[in-house]
Amino acid sequence: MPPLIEQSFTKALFHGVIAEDMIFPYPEMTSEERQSTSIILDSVRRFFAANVDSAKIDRDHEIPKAVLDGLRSLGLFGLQIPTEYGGIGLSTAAYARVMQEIGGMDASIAVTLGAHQSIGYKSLLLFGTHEQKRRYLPQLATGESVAAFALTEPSAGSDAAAIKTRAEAVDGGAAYVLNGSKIWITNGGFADVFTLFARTSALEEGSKPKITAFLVERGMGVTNGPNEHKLGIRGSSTTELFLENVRVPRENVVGDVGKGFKVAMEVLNSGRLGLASGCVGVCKTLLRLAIARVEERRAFGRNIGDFGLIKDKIARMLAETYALESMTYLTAGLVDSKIADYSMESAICKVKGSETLWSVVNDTLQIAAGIGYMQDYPYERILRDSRVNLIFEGTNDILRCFIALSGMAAPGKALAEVVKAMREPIKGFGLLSDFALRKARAALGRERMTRVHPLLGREAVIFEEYVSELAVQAENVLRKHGRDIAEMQFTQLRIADMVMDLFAVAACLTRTTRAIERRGEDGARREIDLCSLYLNMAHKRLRQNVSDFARNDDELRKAIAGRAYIDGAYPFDVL
Ligand code: MYA
Repeated sequence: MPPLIEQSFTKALFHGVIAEDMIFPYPEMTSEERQSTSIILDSVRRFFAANVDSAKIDRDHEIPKAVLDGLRSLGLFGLQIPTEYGGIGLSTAAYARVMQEIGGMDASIAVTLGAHQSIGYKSLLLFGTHEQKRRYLPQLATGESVAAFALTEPSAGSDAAAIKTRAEAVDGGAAYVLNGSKIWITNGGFADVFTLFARTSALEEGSKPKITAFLVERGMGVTNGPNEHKLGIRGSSTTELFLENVRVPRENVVGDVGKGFKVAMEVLNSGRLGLASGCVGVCKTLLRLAIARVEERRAFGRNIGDFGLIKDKIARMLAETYALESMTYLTAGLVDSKIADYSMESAICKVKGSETLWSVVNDTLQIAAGIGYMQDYPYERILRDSRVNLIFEGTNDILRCFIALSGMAAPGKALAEVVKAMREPIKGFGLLSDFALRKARAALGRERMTRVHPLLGREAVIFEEYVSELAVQAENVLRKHGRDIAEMQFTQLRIADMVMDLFAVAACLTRTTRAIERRGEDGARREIDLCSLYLNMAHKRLRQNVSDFARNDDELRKAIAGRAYIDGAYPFDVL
C-alpha cells in the first residue's frame, strides 16, 4: 500500500508534496483508442447535424423518440459498458471525449445520457456482481432499458446521508420492502431501472444511519410524478419518485448492505468528471459562436474583435477552457491508470467545469449583446442550460467544503498524532518520524517540480511557492482551530479555491510540457501562451486568498447576514 499522501495528487499538495510522477507525462489515449473514438465522434456529429433540433427540444420540453432511438442505434447508451455485456467498453478518457462532444451539441441529450450511464448504472460497473451485470447491463447498453440515480430527497440534498427512504428486511433477509420518496430524479419519467438509496437502519440521535444501494426496477412498483418545469435542460425528464411497499429481492443490493453511502459517493466521483467533460464541450461551442460573432459584427467602422475589451474576453475564455480541458483529461487519465482515490480531483473538475462554463457563457452572451438576449438565437438557451451544472451532482458550495475538509483530513490527523506523540514520546516515536520527515523535507526548501519544461520555469516556480503556502495555511488553521475548522466555511472556501487553482495550473504545466516536447517552442506557442495567461489569472487569486487568511472581513459578513435574517429583507428605503 503506497503512503496515503501519494494516493491522490491533490491531497498530497496539502502536505506540501508535489507527487509529479502521478501527473507526468500528461496522459494520452493510445493511437488505437484515438482512432476508434474519432469514428464514434464522426457518426455522432453526422447524426446530430441531421436529426437534432435543440431549439425545438427546448421548446417542446421533450427529446423526440426518433432521436432517442437514433442515439440507441449509435451505441451511445452503453459507452463504458464492457463489450462482453454488449457495450462499447470505452476508457474514462474516451467516454469523457464523447460526452464532451454531446454536451457541446445539446445539453438535454447530454444530461439524459449522462444520468443513464455516468450515474444511473455506474454502481453496477463499480460494485455489481457478475450476475447483476449479466442480468441488467445488456439491455442498458442498447438503451432498451434506461437507468436513473435516485439519491436526493426533500430533506436530503447536499446532506445526502440524511435520506429517510426506509428499507425493511423481510422474509428473513431474502428481500427488502422500500417506502419513501425521491425528488429531482433525472430520467425519472421513463427510466426502467434505478440505483436507489435507502436506510437499512433506524435513525438514531448522534449516529449516522446505514444506507444501502438497491437496483430497483420500475416494475417492482416505482411510480413518478409529472415532469418538473425547469429553467434549462428542458428536454430532459426530472420527476419525483414514489415508493410504497416496493419489494426488492436481496440479490438487487449493490455492494454490501449498509455500505451504500460509499457506493453513492464513488458513483458521484465518476459522474462529476463526466459533467466536467460536458462543460468542456459547451465552452468550445461557445468559443466558436463568440469568435464567429466577433468576426461578423461591426461597430464604429471596425470589427468588434479589434476592441481590447473583446480581446480580453476571448483570451480569458480560451485560457479558462484550456485549463478546464487539461484538468479534466488529466483526471480521466488518472482514473484509467486505476488510481485509488480521485474524489478530490473529480470534485475540482466539476466545480471548475461548471464555473468556467458559467463565465464563458456569460462572456459569450455579452459579446453577442442584443442578439444574445433573444430567443431566436442559441445563446440564451445555452445560458439557461448551463446554470444547473453549478447545482446538481453536488452544489459547488458543498463540494468546496468537501474539497477543503477532505484535503485537511490527513494533515489534521498527522498533527493530532504529533500532539499525542509529544505527550507519549516513546510510544509515539514511529508516528512522529513520518510526519517529522515530511516537515524536514519542507524545511530544507519547498518541493520542486523537476519535470516541467524549462520554458515554463516561471510558472513552475509560482506553482511551487503556492503549494508550500497551501500546506502552511492548512497547518496554521488546523493548529489554531482544530476540529472547529469543520464549521469554518469562509476558511474552507479559501483552502478549496487554492487547491483548485493549483490543480488547474499543474494540469496546464504537464500538458504544455508534453506539447513542447512533441512540437518544440514554436509548435506549442498557443499552449505556452494559454498556460502563461491561466497562471497569471490563478496567481492573482492565490495571492488574494493567502492574504485573506490573515486579514479578512468574515466576521463582518456574518454579522450583516445575521441581522438580515432578523430583518427578513433589505432594511432601508430612500423614502
Ligand atoms: S445526483 C445528487 C447529487 N448529490 C450530491 O452530490 C450530494 C452531495 N453531498 C455529498 O457529496 C456528501 O453528502 C458530503 C459528505 C460530501 C457532503 N468519495 O462524514 P462525511 C466518505 C469517496 O464527510 P457527510 C444529481 O444531482 C468519507 O471519506 N468517499 O459525510 C444528478 C467518509 O468515509 P469514512 C467519500 O458529512 C443529476 C464517509 O464518506 C466521498 O455526510 C443528474 C462519510 O463522509 C467521496 N466523494 O457528507 C446529472 N465523500 O467514513 C446528470 C465522502 O470511511 C449529469 N466520502 O471516513 C450529466 C452531465 C452531462 C453534461 C452536461 C453538460 C452541460
